Amino acid sequence: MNNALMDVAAGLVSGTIKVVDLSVTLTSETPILQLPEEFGWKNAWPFSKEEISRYDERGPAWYWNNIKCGEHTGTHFDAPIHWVTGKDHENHATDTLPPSTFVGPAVVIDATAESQADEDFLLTVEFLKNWEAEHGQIPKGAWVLYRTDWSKRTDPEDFLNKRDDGNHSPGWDPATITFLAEERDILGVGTETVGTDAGQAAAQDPMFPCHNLMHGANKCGLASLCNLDELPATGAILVAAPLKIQNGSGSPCRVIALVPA
Ligand code: 23J
Ligand code: MN
Repeated sequence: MNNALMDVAAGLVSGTIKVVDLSVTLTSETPILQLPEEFGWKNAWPFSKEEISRYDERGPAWYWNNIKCGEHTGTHFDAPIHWVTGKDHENHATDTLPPSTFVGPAVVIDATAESQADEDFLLTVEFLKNWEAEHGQIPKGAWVLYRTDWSKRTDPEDFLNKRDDGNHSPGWDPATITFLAEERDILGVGTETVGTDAGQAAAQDPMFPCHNLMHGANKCGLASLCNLDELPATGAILVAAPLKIQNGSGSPCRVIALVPA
């Protein structure tokens, strides 16, 4: 008998541990990433569903839908195989990643004020070190969640924040990703924005540094998270399990956190 796990079970029943949903609802309006048109890059399908039957002549006792979407839709998981830098790792796709990758301690880096002041804010190593001075070192195997309150932008236009020169939303200084992957050996990072990189990340060096460097280091990503304001800076456990798509690059996923009440 593992007492720590039995304590979790008791905490879930008594309410001293609550389960927080960090996932957005999938609808046809759920914002999806739009890559810069000038490059001619292909974009993903938005979410859609089509009713198969609903207790009717098409199926008298059952309701069900067909669904369709890109792998990177709504709250979703990025596997290392998603990026060219991660293509040669082993067990780097949704069906082959070790399931231990899907569970880890969550640390929440709050850069809400900075992202409000500057919508192109890039999180630096210095910012992380200041966070660590207050909250302790980011543990190995952690999910590092980047809180910006961006998910509170419920209007898709505000959320994507597209202007003539492309999208504007916060992201990462490349050195921060290298630090998290190499010095802290985390499982991955999670953001509230449509993807794990900044809106202007196509113009960063390397382009899309979070994707490039995280997946290059065989780490994962989570995007379009919400409710990060309900998590403590440390002390929560995150669960994010992608669909087991054969050789999948990612998948929509229901991300939940176990949080001390
Ligand atoms: C493809 C190309 C660039 C980006 C992305 C996908 C994502 O954000 C994603 O969902 O992985 S930035
Ligand atoms: Mn993605």
